[in-house]
Amino acid sequence: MSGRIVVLSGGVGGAKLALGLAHAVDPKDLMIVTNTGDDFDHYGLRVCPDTDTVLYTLGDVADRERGWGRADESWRFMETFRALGGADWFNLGDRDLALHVLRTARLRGGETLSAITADIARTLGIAAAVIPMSDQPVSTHVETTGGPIPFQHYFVREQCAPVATGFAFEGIAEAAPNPALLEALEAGPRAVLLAPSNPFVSIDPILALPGLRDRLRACGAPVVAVSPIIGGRSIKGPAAKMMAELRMPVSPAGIARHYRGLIDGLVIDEADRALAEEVRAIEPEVTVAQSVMRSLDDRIALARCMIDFADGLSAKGSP
Ligand code: FO1
Repeated sequence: MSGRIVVLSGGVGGAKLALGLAHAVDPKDLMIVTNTGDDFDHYGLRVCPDTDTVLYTLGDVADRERGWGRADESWRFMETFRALGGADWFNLGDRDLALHVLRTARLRGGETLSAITADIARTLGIAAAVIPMSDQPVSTHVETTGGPIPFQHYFVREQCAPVATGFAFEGIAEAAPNPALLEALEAGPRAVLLAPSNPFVSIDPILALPGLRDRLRACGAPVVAVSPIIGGRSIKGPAAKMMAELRMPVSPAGIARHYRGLIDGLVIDEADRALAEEVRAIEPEVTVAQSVMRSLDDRIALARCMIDFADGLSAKGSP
């Protein structure tokens, strides 16, 4: 089968799957749409974490332990910044800082985030298309029992401790889906994949873009998700905690319910094989596979599993 694979991505899980996909298909047939709801201005610098995690991962310069920022990093800026009284809850490595300074200057010069991101991808030798979900700013706020908190304050400064009651995506009504994404959907992709990212703060901001859900439904390609919840937990990040706080089942069934009406199939992990029938009652098309990605081979295997699953759904005539 030929045609474009479009993947919606946020966080570490999204970047891992993106890397597997870049090895599983011809990268020129791959479009990675990155969540920009995590983006924020920090001391005048525009920081775009979910886009940068994909750029660094596909560019093979990502730090492996932290899951964000660059490998082979130094922290001289932060040392001095802290000594001068700067707030040090959000760490900017020296190499990472170069990207934030350059991107901020180019944005101020009137360039679009898409154009800047494409240039950086090129300099990192990335052949796949890496595109931000929108060129207009969207700012995710986590609504908590103590009031709304900007995402990075929730995730980094408060270490995800506040109790989540909901989410707001400031600017979403004025944000247009990336035109390159709309073109890819219009052209009829081979598949649309939802990465094992946080459904609330990584995938939902993308799906909330005006008109995008309708375009996804109308694109003629299967939409396949993979559960980020495995054995009642999220591999990384606050997805499980958020589901529990929202009184949702912390399970693939909760994920199936969250994406019901949008997806045509759901991949769940081997650890949840016993739950497959329960999930099928919500989402009939379910595939059980290893979805924990430890090695590059794991990333490639999950990518191939999702593509094969989608191709199978296309052959069956669904959607
Ligand atoms: N996450 C942290 O937990 N602590 C940090 O100091 C931190 C700095 C940082 C700098 C650049 C960047 O692109 C990401 C950074 N992150 C940090 C991760 C970031 O908060 C998350 O990657 C996303 O926003 C959630 O996926």
